[in-house]
Amino acid sequence: MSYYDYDNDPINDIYQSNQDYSYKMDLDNSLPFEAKPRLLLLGLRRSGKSSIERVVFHKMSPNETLYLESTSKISKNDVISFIDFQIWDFPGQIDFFDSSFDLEIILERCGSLVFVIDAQDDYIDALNRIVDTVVIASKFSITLSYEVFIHKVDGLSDDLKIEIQRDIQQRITEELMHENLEDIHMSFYLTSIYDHSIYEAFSKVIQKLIPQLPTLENLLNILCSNSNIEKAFLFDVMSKIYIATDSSPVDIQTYELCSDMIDVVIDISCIYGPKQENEENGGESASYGTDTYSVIHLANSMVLYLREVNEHLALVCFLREENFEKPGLLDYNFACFKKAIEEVFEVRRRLAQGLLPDADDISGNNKLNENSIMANNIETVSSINNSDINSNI
Ligand SMILES: Nc1nc2c(ncn2[C@@H]2O[C@H](COP(=O)(O)OP(=O)(O)OP(=O)(O)O)[C@@H](O)[C@H]2O)c(=O)[nH]1
Ligand SMILES: [Mg+2]
Repeated sequence: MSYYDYDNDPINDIYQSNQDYSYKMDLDNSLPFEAKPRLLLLGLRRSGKSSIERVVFHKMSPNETLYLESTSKISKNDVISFIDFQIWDFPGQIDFFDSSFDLEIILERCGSLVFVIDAQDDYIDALNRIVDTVVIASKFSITLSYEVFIHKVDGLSDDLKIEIQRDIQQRITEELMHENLEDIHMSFYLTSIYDHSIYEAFSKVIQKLIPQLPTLENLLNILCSNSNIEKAFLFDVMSKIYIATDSSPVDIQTYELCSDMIDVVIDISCIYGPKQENEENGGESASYGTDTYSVIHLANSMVLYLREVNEHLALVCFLREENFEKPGLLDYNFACFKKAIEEVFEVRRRLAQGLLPDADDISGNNKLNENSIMANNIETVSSINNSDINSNI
């Protein structure tokens, strides 16, 4: 595995590595800082890049972003979760094509270019910059995904949002055709830090960087169909980004409910959870830990079910009350699901340590057959449990 030579990078002096590593959790398991996939946040000044990074990954409240200073150096932020990656927040005034930038090095390990456009401002200059950047970047990398956040849409009416998105999409597509780049696929999202849209958009961007996504979706589909779950999300708890969901369509209200449940569970367990008697957190309660589990019955006969999968991930399910009458089935299937996810992590850990597996192993798919056998009724669960007990005897 070759690593990016950070110390010898000619533009090292304009990098500003974010020293607040509050988001770091599992260092032993992580990739070296220089080797992680990158996501670049690009866009004109004041378009909202730093605000997005702060709100999603540092829990800054949206109102506080009003006091953010303009970024003067590239800020590199390390995110450690189910996948490790870096977010590079570029200053708006920086010229990406300046000869002092070694684009080959910057783009070498880059997974996504995220362009942030201020939808409340005149965006023609921003579109020109995007097209110029894509023209250059496409020469260096063919695997990059190009994402456009049409940002700050909180102040706009629904009709105007759609109109702006259509206009931006059309202008960019025409310009790319003009440059003979019609094969480049760009995804467009309407975003705001004042609602869930930024988390939803980031979820979709991050999902493209996860090679195990089909495996995770597959597991969630099996879990949903065997346990009569309407919708299931696998959330990264710290950022509330969902890294996978089952293949039924995402209804934004269900997503918001499931995402809000994470906040509720963390807030309640901060107040009432068991105290951790160590110096690190001054005896504060562990807000999210092993075996975190919560069920919320809603007034409309629906149930929200949250379970901790590991230190980074939580499963949040949305199901009908009548399908929750036998929670043992869900508990059993969750145990199978959790074991299967551990197998996916095992593959990732081996990759991080440079113990490269077979090509088939990378998705973790061929390890999961055993653990993804879930039960579809409670009788099967008890017969499996009985046979386990018999075989143990
Ligand atoms: N209404 C609204 N304002 C936002 C949103 N996101 C960011 N802002 C505001 O936009 C302003 C600029 O945000 P920054 O995050 O500093 O912008 P930037 O792109 O990092 O700017 P540079 O560092 O100068 O390149 C701040 O006052 C934010 O509060 C949003 O979703 N809606
Ligand atoms: Mg900034």
